[in-house]
Amino acid sequence: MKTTQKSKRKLKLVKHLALLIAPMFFVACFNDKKEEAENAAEIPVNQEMIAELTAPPHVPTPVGTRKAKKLIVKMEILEEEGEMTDGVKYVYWTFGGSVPGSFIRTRVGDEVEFHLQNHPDNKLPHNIDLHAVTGPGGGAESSFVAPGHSKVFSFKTLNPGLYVYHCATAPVGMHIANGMYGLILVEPAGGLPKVDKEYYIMQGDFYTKGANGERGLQPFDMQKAVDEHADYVVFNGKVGALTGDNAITAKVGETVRLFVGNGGPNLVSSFHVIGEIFDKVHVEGGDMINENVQTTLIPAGGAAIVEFKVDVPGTFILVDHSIFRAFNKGALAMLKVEGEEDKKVYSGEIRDDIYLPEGPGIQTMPTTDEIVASEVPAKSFEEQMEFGKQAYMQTCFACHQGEGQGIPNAFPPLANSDYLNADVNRAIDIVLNGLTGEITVNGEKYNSVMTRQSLSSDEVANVLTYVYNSWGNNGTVVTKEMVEKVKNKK
Ligand code: HEC
Ligand SMILES: [Cu+2]
Repeated sequence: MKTTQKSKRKLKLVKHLALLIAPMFFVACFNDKKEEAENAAEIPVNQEMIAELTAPPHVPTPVGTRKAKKLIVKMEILEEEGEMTDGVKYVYWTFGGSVPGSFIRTRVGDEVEFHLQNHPDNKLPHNIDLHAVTGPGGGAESSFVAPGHSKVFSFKTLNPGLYVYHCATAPVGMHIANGMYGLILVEPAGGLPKVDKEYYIMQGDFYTKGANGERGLQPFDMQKAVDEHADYVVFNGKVGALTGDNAITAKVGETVRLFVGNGGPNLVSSFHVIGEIFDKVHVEGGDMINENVQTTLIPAGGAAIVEFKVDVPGTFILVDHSIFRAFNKGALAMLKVEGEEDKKVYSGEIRDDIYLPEGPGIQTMPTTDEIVASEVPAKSFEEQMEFGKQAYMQTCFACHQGEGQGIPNAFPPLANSDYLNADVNRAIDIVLNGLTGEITVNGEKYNSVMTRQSLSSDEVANVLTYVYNSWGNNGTVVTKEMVEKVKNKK
């Protein structure tokens, strides 16, 4: 702005000196233009465009030479069950239905209008903190959204680079641990140099109640997460997301660019491709380019762009070189390269069969229905306790925890809960219809959302009987009739 005024003043002066000074005027003009381009906040946008979003390992079309635009991003949050590894189920919380979330591709100067949509079937409120945003909370404060709602905010991309986004709703670590992270790329004006293949890979660590490989639906384990004892460390949300038939591919002679992120929540990644050397690494996703790199460090909540030309065919293994994570916890992916051998570059035998998992993995997350517990009515108090415990472990456990102890500042305790013990009809109503607003449990304030639980009257009776007869509560027995009475009052 200042420069423009200055040059206007200059313009007045030169009026009289016409020809002689004319070249100086042009120089001033040129400088003005350069100034404008360097200040990304001033880059004009005059067209609107719906952003292409892609699930990993794919990335949207490069920006190329397009001008800055108003870019509309519509991101839907989905909480859904998926498979961590063979026989192990996990309820993922996702941006766009995949872990990592949908890839967003922008250029510097874009005005991003972000629509964050929380699917009505979800249980929890969420938000988004994009590291590419200049503003409080990276957008988190403006995007906090309850199930069945959509929030809109907008931001201008000021700095080129590869950035992580993640959910920042309390307990933040839990939301990230359940898969709520992804990457947003801000390309410089004119775009990144052209390459032959581009892929999207993101590491994450997972914490499950059972040990690595223990079958069944595995809930999140808060204590292991706090202790940083990961059961799984994986690329793209599950063991084998990028191995065997799901491997990424290239042809001999092609240049491959990997957009690599690390969602954490806890572990940093020593990213390495066995049998390749990175020709170029955009260190930490920024402007600095390092060359001829073997292993690059990707911080939790950080990213890197790595590029290399593939010279010989074979299967190249991508790992976190903290190597037990690769071979024992899942942090292993494959790049399959086809083409002519080049004995000068590499003469030896190349095996591509030793790390194949049994059978092809599932690439997209299955959208299975809610778990419906048994509809058989309990015949005795013991049976009620048994069925109630099952329902508790399937439905309430993830939030209220194994011993009903809850999680400070997020989920109130059910163990020895004065709030619970004071009013059984209120407790029935909470399980049937959910609860929002401030409550006080054992002297601590909570102000969050519990969504309604889809359970039958029998199941509500059983689960509450179990809760009331555990962890020091008052021993109330809840019957199906009591539940129906509360239901019918509505
Ligand atoms: C997705 C997380 C979540 C799940 C699942 C969940 N709750 Fe809650 N629950 C909450 C939150 C959050 C609150 C507090 C809501 C508020 O602040 O208004 C709460 C409050 C309660 C309360 C009242 C406060 C207290 O501590 O006594 C009861 C009772 C309760 N839940 C029982 C259950 C039972 C039984 C189940 C399983 C059938 C269940 N909840 C499943 C999150 C959850
Ligand atoms: Cu979240």
